Amino acid sequence: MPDRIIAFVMAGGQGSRLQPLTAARSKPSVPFGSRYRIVDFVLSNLINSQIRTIYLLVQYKSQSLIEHVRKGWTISPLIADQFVTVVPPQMRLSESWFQGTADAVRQNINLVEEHAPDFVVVFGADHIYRMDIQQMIDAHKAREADVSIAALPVPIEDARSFGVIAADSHGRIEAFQEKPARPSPLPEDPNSAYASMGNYVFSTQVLIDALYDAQQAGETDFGSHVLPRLLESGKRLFAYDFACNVVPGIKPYETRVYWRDVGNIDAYFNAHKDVLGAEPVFDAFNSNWPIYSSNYQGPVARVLGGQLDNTLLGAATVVHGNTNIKESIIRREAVIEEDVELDECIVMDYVRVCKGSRLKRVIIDRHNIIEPGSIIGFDREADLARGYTVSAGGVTVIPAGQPNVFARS
Ligand code: ADQ
Ligand code: ADP
Repeated sequence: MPDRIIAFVMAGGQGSRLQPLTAARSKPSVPFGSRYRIVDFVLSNLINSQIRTIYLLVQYKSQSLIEHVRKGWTISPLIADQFVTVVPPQMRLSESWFQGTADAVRQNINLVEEHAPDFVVVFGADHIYRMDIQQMIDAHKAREADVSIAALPVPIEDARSFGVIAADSHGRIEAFQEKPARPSPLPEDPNSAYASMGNYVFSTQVLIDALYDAQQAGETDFGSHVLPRLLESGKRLFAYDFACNVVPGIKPYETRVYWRDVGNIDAYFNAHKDVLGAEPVFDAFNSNWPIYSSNYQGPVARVLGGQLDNTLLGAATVVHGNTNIKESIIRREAVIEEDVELDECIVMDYVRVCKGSRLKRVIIDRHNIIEPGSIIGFDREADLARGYTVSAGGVTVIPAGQPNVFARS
């Protein structure tokens, strides 16, 4: 008999460092790349790993995510236990909505009891990566672990925003600190720390007991509370080394161990560089490990002229003549009018960039019209004065307009 596995995908985070892209939607539903949303990566990893009983726990500003799941994530109308379903806070066990990641799972522990799985997979929804989660479950079983935590080295200067692990040579975790002020380096590399990816495999009874204990202690978060407490009580916690994970179909030119936290505007913008080029560091095309998304049914893009270098175009987008577009990602149903120059821009769906505009290092969120002759991304103060956001790295972000502001005729 194959293992019975259910997954909770934690999709309720506020994403405050990604403002204004998260003004009206949660971080997992922020668009990414030519046609995806951030949540598509974890969901594709689960589906491709044959884990198909998936509960998406949502909270803040969830309508956009709900719509995306409705449009794209029907796995099977025929097979009852294969689904992605959205679980909002329902105040089943208390008067409050989810107080943290562990509390979100605890409030839905009835779903674990109903399915009685062998293992419960709890994954974040905020990262760009490919991972065969079945390999992590195999390692969990081989080590007779209670909990496995996916982990990889990160630069020590970034480690304060992660859970930091100390493990022995067999991967057994000896210490875990959530977002430590002074992260301990890896013994073999003082410039790196071993970071939790926020992705966990639990043996079912361990999870049920731990969440009961957390509730008794008034604790709500996996990283801050549940994992340190399990460790203290002598449970078998193991780091699953992401470097061991081998996904089929990875091209020779790709970074084999690719994982990006796109939690702020600069990280988000820079990760888009990784999907560009003749030999992208992260190639969206892999027929052995597809990244799925919503089933948009429009026609392909139309290019009427102009110069396009190293650029991705979404469906039903139109690029007019005499344009000059470099290193940009233009999503679906956009119109780039004549005499427009775009350099390192991310243009989301339903955007019209009118004649004569010049934009450099600009992210235009959905539903916008860029007025004729606009110059954006060249003068920080001018961009701020217009109400745009400018990141520390100098990326200008134009917030989403009202839906239907731009109806293409
Ligand atoms: P963070 O990402 O900072 O650290 P958190 O903000 O709790 O932790 O988010 C984890 C995931 O849960 C995200 O996908 C988020 O969207 C979701 N989430 C947050 N609050 C939620 C709620 N109330 N209901 C439902 N979903 C919620 C975590 C770990 C670290 C690890 C990093 C890796 O705690 O140890 O290093 O992830 O990025
Ligand atoms: P987005 O792509 O911006 O996430 P969608 O077009 O997928 O948004 O919208 C999905 C849902 O999200 C909408 O039906 C609406 O309920 C909600 N939504 C999106 N933008 C806004 C907004 N600016 N104000 C309020 N709700 C919004």
